[in-house]
Amino acid sequence: MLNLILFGPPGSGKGTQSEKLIAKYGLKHLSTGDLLRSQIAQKTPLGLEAKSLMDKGQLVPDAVVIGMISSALESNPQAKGFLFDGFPRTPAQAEALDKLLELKGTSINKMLAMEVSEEELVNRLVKRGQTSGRSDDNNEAVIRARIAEYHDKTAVVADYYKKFDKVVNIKGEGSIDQIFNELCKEIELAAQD
Ligand code: B4P
Repeated sequence: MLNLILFGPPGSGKGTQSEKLIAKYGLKHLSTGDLLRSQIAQKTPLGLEAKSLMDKGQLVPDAVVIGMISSALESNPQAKGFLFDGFPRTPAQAEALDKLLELKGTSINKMLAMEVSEEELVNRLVKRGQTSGRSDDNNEAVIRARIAEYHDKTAVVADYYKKFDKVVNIKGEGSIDQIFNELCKEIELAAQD
């Protein structure tokens, strides 16, 4: 199995690159942001709780996202591998993911960490906010709060995987195709390990 984490701050290109990567490698895409937005669209109690936090730029509680990932893993027993996008976002989520994968007899092969400057992140998200209808994108203060939340709680997740020598940094600025090619090179190396 090939299991990858696409990592980076909000707006670094995780969702954008995920779409291209799953098409090329046939991996199952698990995006906690997409799973949460689907709960919001269905107006479930979980969705309502998540929306109030996401609209402030805050992370949703670990137990909620870990539960979602656990059921997604269970409901995809035939997957040849998973691409985790926007998950794990805290060390507790990373530890939970390791345990869930261990139960399936597998593990993370690589974390691909995309690096983008803060001003570029803000520009991209403000621009997306003009068309996406995403309430967390249409206010610059919320965008900056999401980036701060990333530095406070999420950036350390890379240290967790560095201990196991699983992190590769990728420059996340440039054309979408250029970045995609860099990611593919690293994935092909990971698949040979
Ligand atoms: P996510 O849905 O994960 O969204 P994101 O991190 O904000 O954006 P992403 O990184 O996927 O966007 P992309 O760069 O593709 O999270 C939303 C919220 O959900 C979080 O704030 C949190 O509240 C909650 N949440 C999700 N997962 C959670 C978890 N595990 N734990 C707790 N809470 C969780 O795209 C950005 C824009 O840039 C696009 O418009 C794109 O077109 C553009 N772009 C991409 N690549 C570009 C390039 N190379 N050049 C120019 N523009 C580019």
